[in-house]
Amino acid sequence: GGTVPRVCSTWDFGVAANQAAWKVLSAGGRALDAVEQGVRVPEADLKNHSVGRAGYPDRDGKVTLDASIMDESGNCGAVAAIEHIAHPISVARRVMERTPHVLLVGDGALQFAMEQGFPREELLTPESEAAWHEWLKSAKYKPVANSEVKSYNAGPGGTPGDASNHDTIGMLAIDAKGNLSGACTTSGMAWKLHGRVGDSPIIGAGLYVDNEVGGATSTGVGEEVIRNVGSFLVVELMRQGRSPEDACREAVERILRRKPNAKDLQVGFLAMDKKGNVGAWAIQKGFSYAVCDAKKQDALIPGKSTY
Ligand code: SD4
Repeated sequence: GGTVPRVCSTWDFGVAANQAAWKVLSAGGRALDAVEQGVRVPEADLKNHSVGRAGYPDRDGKVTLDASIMDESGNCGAVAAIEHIAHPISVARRVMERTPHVLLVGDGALQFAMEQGFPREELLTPESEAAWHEWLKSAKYKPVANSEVKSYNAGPGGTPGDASNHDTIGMLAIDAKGNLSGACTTSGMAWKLHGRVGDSPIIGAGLYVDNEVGGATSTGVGEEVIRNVGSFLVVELMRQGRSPEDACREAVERILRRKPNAKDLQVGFLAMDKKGNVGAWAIQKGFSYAVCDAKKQDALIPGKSTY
């Protein structure tokens, strides 16, 4: 049942991210601070090739990051295709709090980040660069988003169901006051076209929070999530009385109705309602999510799936 405070996030790396968020929540802190602190963990993690530092680059060898954040009052901020900044989630928060805008992209986002004092750094690690060179050998020079599942952000030899293949982190938290916030951050699809933006920085697609209803976030092939305004859809379904899991399942099925032959595509949704109930659903097996509250700090739950 619902427990407050509580935090949940996507994939197995969500366990460590949740623990950072839990430090904030268990001290009586705000959900917004919790989700920012939480997703900064995988952003900084050099072993992780799908978020922040050490993310796999695009087709041209450039690491470009997407992130968004949303608070309990409906305030939101995002950056898309930002380079050289390890913590795009914190830049997204600055966009929300210190500008009249919602979304900054590319060079403008980098310029803003540097004005705000964020360090400019090289995000491409030797390991990620080597993986890119490996990909270049057989590169078909087309984005992988609509391609077969094996190439789905997995890097050389990886598959989306592979537990070692981390992905976008989406995190939702409810604090002791019952306020909800969410954050989402990613390096996007590996080997994407330069300039490609996924669902993660698009409010309503990769992330949506309505403090009266609940929040939702997504992972997987962002193009499909954008087409269906996925996270907004999940929240609207919860508003109509669906449970978090049921709402996520319906949003997945909405994608599959448009793409009945999309069994090879992965999209997963994670949702939390106003009471702290958590649910998730994915197209493919292999999706997992982590939940953390006063009772359990390290729960990793296999996501249910249509296939
Ligand atoms: C995106 N949903 O950019 C995000 C992350 C991703 O494989 O691609 N993960 O589409």
